[in-house]
Amino acid sequence: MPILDEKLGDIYDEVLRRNPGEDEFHQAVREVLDSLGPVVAKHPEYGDAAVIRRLCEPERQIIFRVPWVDDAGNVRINRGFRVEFNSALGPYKGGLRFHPSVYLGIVKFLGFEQIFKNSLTGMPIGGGKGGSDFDPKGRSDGEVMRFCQAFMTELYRHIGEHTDVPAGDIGVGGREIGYLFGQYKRITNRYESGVLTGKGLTWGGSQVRTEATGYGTVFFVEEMLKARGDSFDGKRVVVSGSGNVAIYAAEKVRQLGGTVIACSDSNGYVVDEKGIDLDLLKDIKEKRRARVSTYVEARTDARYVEGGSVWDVACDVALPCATQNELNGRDAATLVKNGCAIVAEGANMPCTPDAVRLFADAGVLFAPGKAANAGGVATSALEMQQNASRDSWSFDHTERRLADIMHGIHDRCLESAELYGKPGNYLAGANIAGFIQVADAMLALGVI
Ligand code: NDP
Ligand code: 2IT
Repeated sequence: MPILDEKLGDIYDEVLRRNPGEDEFHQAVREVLDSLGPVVAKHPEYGDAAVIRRLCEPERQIIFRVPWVDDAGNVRINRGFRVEFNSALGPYKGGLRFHPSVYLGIVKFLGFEQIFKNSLTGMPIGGGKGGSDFDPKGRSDGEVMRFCQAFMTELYRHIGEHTDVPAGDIGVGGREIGYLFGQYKRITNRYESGVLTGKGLTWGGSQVRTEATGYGTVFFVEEMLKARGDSFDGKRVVVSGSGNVAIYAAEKVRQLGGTVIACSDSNGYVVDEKGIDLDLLKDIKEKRRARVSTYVEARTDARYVEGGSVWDVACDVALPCATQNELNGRDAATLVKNGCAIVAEGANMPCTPDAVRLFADAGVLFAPGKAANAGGVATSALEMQQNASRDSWSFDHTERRLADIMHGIHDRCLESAELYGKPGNYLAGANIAGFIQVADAMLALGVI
């Protein structure tokens, strides 16, 4: 690991000491601190006001019991979380993740990342994240509904359109947001549309929110390519995961002339040299909620590989869109060897630190998640804007707004990287640009 400057090193040591066992949170903090050396050197005022120390401590952390009854009549207990990390720029904003691996360290890493991501969008949203160790896989619709109702029965008292606005993440999509919104409405007796984003189109949702994260990632990569006089035309692309982000990243790649030849889930990956059939993939994942392995039942010339790494498939552009630390040093070495030129994180922190270092050493362009996947939360902010004005915009208008936002983030990353002596380094640029805007707001608001 690179050596941190003395003051940043002290802050990192304090984070390790105060948050034992939260490896993902440590990793997310470390990645930001690694970029901030030139910023604190130029701006001693941030140190004087302990801005970074304050940023590393969530404003509020809520942990609660979620009791519910399964279809067989058994009482089940899960743990719910909402970490309200920073509200200097606006109400806490960030998704809810339902996955068995969820614990405080994962919610804090996601909430911490969200602060800088939301800042980069240029929209008035603070950072937060939540979720539960509930596993929706294999659960009936009724079980998912009862779980969501139980989860919201505690969460409702902590959220609100001006306070904290949750949305989806892994395991939380349109179905779950519906059940959560229904229960919020029932308890509060208020049709407060702006309290959740990712809603259905007939009850306050925004066009393009479903597509936004994946589309946004690809808009970002399009700008990276353009900056080098290149385009998606004819590019071989590998996407990991086969959920919300992966599916719509693949859709936009295809629209822009590239071919997505592989995608995955936590059991294995599928390779289709003719290009992944997106209607089939949507049917498998969105309608049937089935495994990616079933893809080859309908497309017999595709192949399914159980286990293994999707990053073994040679590509020009790699889009990790599944989960944290899914692309390690070995995978990075394989991608480099196979001539991959661009890696952009559709997921949050999918590349391990050694993978990121390998990309830098090999000259592979790397876009960090807090920049490349910011289109989802940015479109959530557009949804809030529509809800506040009781308006609803067309698909085309909303998509143009999303594309403009992603182009803006791309340019801001490059400008900040240049200004702080790291030309072309999207990782440093994203961390610095995201940080400065929040830090300045925190200075303005005083010690709170
Ligand atoms: P989904 O639940 O729709 O899909 C997740 C996909 O990732 C599934 O294919 C899932 O496979 C796979 N996956 C999840 N956990 C693991 C794991 N431990 N190992 C291997 N594969 C795994 O989630 P999203 O598409 O919404 O989220 C994907 C990533 O994008 C996450 O990192 C999320 O934080 C990030 N993100 C999401 C945004 C959004 O708007 N939804 C916005 C910005 C970032 P399986 O079915 O086998 O579990
Ligand atoms: O990680 C993320 O940015 C999200 N899961 C989306 C958050 C949001 O509020 O739309």
